[in-house]
Amino acid sequence: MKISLVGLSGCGKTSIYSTTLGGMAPMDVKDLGPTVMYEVKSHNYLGLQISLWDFGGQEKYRQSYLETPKLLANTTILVFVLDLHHPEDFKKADNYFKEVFSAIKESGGDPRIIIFYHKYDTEEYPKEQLEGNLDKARELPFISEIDPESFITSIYRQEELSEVFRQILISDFDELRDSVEHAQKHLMKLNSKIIVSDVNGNVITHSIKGFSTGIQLREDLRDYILSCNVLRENFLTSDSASFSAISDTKKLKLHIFSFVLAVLIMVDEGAAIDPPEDIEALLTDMKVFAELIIDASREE
Ligand SMILES: Nc1nc2c(ncn2[C@@H]2O[C@H](COP(=O)(O)OP(=O)(O)OP(=O)(O)O)[C@@H](O)[C@H]2O)c(=O)[nH]1
Ligand SMILES: [Mg+2]
Repeated sequence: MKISLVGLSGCGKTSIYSTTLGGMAPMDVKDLGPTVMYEVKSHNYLGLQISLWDFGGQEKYRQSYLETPKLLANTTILVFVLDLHHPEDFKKADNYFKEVFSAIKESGGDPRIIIFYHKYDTEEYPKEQLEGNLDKARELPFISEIDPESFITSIYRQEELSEVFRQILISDFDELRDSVEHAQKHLMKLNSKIIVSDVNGNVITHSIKGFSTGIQLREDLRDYILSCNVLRENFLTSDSASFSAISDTKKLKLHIFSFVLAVLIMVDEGAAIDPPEDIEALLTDMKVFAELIIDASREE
C-alpha cells in the first residue's frame, strides 16, 4: 500500500509522519529542515506493508514530480496536506493539488483522496483567524470541486492525529476495522488499562493516555513485547503465548496471538478487578482479530 503525502513546503508532511509512525514528540519536529526531493518510509503495521512517500514541497521538487508522473503512480491513498496557518498560500496549494491529481489520473491511477486541514491549533497562531481560514480553505475551487474526505489535524493533537492515521491504514480492510471496533467496545467496559498493539509496538487501540508517542508504543513496553515475542518464537515455539510480570503494586499480563497481535493488560494495586469472563471475551475476539490480520496480509 502506497500512501503519498503531498503539499507545499512547510505544511507539515514530515512532521505528520514523524509524530505518528515515526515515534517522535511534537517538540522534536520543530527544527526539521525541508525534505530534499522525496523520502520513502516503509512501515509494517499489523502485518500490512505500508510505504509512505513524503514528497518534499519546495517549488523545484514540485515541478519535478509533475514532470515524472511515475513517482506518483500506484498511489493507493493520496493525502493532501493544507497548512491552515498560511492562508496566503491557499491558492497556490489548491492549484498544486489539482496538478498532482491530474498527473495521477493521467498515469491511470485512481487513488483514494484525503485532505488534511492541518495545523489546526493555536501554537504560535491567533485563535481568531483559525476558523476563518478553515472555512476559506473548504471553499477553494479545486477542493470544493472534488470534495474529498477530510480530516482536521494537528501534531499537537496527537491522539486524534494517530487515530486518523490508524483509520486510514486499515480503511481498505473491512474485517480488520470491525475487529478494532470490537476491541474498542470491550475496552470501554473494562477497568484494567489495556493496550492492543501489533508485535512491533504499533498501537491499534488502547484505554490509557500517555503510553504512546503517536502510533508507537512507549519504548520500554515495546522492548518488552519484542523480547517476549522472541521467547515465544524460539523457546516456546508456539504461535500464541502469554507472559506475566508482577510486582507488589502492579501486574502486567501480555498475550501474543498468532505471532502478530499483542494485548497488554495492566492492573494497579487497589484498582477494581474486571470479571474474568469479560477479559476472556476480549481475548477471544483478539484471537480472531489476529487470524484476520494474517489473512489480510496474505491477500495484500
Ligand atoms: N503549529 C503547528 N506547527 C506544525 C504542525 N505540523 C508541523 N508543524 C511545523 O511546521 C514546520 C514544517 O514542518 P515540516 O514537517 O518540515 O514540513 P514539510 O511539509 O515536510 O515541508 P517540506 O519537506 O519542505 O515539504 C515545522 O516547524 C513543524 O514544527 C502542526 O500541526 N501545528
Ligand atoms: Mg518535509
